[in-house]
Amino acid sequence: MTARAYLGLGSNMGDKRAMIAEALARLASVPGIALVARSRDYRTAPWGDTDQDWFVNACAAVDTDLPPHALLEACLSVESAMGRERTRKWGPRIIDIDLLDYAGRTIDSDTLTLPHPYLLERAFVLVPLAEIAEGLRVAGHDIAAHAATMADPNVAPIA
Ligand code: PH2
Ligand code: MG
Ligand code: MG
Repeated sequence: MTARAYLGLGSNMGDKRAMIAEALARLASVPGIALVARSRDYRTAPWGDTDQDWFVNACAAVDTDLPPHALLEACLSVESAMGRERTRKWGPRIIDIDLLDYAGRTIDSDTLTLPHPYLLERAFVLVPLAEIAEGLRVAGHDIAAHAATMADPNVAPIA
C-alpha cells in the first residue's frame, strides 16, 4: 500500500542548496520511495540554537511503500551516507531529513514521533510545506492557514 508522507530538509554547512538537492536525489533512488513534489529552497534564520549559520530549508512530498519506521531509517541512512555527524542538539548539520507526517498517522515510539513535535511552531518547516501540501491538515490544523499566520521575514524563498 502506498502512503503519502512529507519530509523536511535542512542544511547549514557547506554548499547548502547542493546538500538539499543531493539528499532528494538519494531519497528518490531508494526502492519504495517516489518523490512527488518539492518546495523551493528557503533561506532561514537559525531557530532554537541561534548561534550558528543560516540554513537552507525545503520540504518534499513522497509516495512510499515503506512503513513509517523504514522510511525514517531511509532518511537517516541518506544523512549518514552524506557524512552527517551528530554533535550538539539543534546544532550545525550538512543535512537533516525529518519525517513530518505519514498519511496523517499518530505515532509515539522511542525513535519516531508523528506528526513531528515541532512542526506547528517552525515557520522554516510550515512555509515550504504549505507550498506543496495543498489541503494538508496536521493535528487538527490546516497547514496553509497556519503557515500564513507564521509568515516570517527570516524564512524567504531563494530566487
Ligand atoms: N533545524 C534545527 C534547529 N534549528 N533552524 C533552521 N532555520 N532550520 C533548521 O532546519 C533547523 C533550525 C534542528 O532540527
Ligand atoms: Mg530537524
Ligand atoms: Mg532530524
